[in-house]
Amino acid sequence: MKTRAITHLFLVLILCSFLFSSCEKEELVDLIVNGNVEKGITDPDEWWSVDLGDKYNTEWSSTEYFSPRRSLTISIENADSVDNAFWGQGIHDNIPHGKAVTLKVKIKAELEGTGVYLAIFGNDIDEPSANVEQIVSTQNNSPISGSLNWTEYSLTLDKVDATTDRLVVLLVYESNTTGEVYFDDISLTYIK
Ligand SMILES: [Ca+2]
Repeated sequence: MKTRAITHLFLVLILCSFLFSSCEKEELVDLIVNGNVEKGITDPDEWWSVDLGDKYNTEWSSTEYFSPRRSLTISIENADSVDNAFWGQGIHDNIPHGKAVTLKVKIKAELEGTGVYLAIFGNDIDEPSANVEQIVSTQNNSPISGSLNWTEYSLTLDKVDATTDRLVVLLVYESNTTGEVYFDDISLTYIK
């Protein structure tokens, strides 16, 4: 009888610890919309490209992709010494103040020269005229160039300021670079 009571107690303890650990489980939240860039009609939903000098090919590719059918691409044949080009997405809702946010991107590339970089901006207001309050990027400390076959790169902003009202992720093709790059399965996550 005593053995049975101990067995029951043991089972209850296991159940309690299981329930407790379930409650404690950290939830990873992704702030990016259309991160696999599959959704859209003529352009990928939520993503925009900027090519100020109209020098680059910035396209919603259906020839190369990591997840089912689409990726974001940028290419140029002759390196430009002045302008860059980039894909980006702004996050307006549920900004995780005080939390670390991590950008992850899968990259396929045949690049020569300076290459591409990832960046996260924090803006003080959710307007085009917003000041950039926070910036992190891989630009100077972790160059991304050469031949890559869907390699994952990541970048973390350690703490989103209490005053940050919008986050922007940028996938930038730098000046003084030639060749093509494809971006897919993009996420910006934080632990809830
Ligand atoms: Ca995709």
